[in-house]
Amino acid sequence: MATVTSAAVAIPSFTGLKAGATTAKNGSSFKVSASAVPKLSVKASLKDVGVAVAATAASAMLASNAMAIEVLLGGDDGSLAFVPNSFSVSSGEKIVFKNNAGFPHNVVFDEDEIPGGVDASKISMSEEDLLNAPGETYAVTLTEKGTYSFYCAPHQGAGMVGKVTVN
Ligand SMILES: [Cu+2]
Repeated sequence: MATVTSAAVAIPSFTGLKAGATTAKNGSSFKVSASAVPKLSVKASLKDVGVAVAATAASAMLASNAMAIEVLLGGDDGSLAFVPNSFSVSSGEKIVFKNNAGFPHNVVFDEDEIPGGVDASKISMSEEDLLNAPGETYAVTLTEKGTYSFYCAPHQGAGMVGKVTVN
């Protein structure tokens, strides 16, 4: 009696377990083989893209933080201005002036408004030298700490002047 009872109890519960396990197994193994594989590859490619984007962003951040600042020559609204027209950089950080709108422009440092001992002609473009093409750049690296004023020779009268503080 005891054996029968335990057998009778064991059989349905075993069957139930087995059935449930089988269903679950089939269900999950089906999902793994049928939909998780494409999902996995999608995930992998998304992950790759994510990593690539993160790496690009990180290097761009590194580049802009440690290496260079970009100043637009001419505002997007057509204004004759340096954008930004007042900013700070670290000593040795590259400043890239980039032709944006309203060119020709140039970048001339005011010899009377730069730190003593700095030769304005060595950090300036020539007054006659102009950036004519869109995207054209002039890069300068300032190492002497202090405040420097600069202007665009063709547009100085229109207020195209700027100031940079080197820290
Ligand atoms: Cu200009």
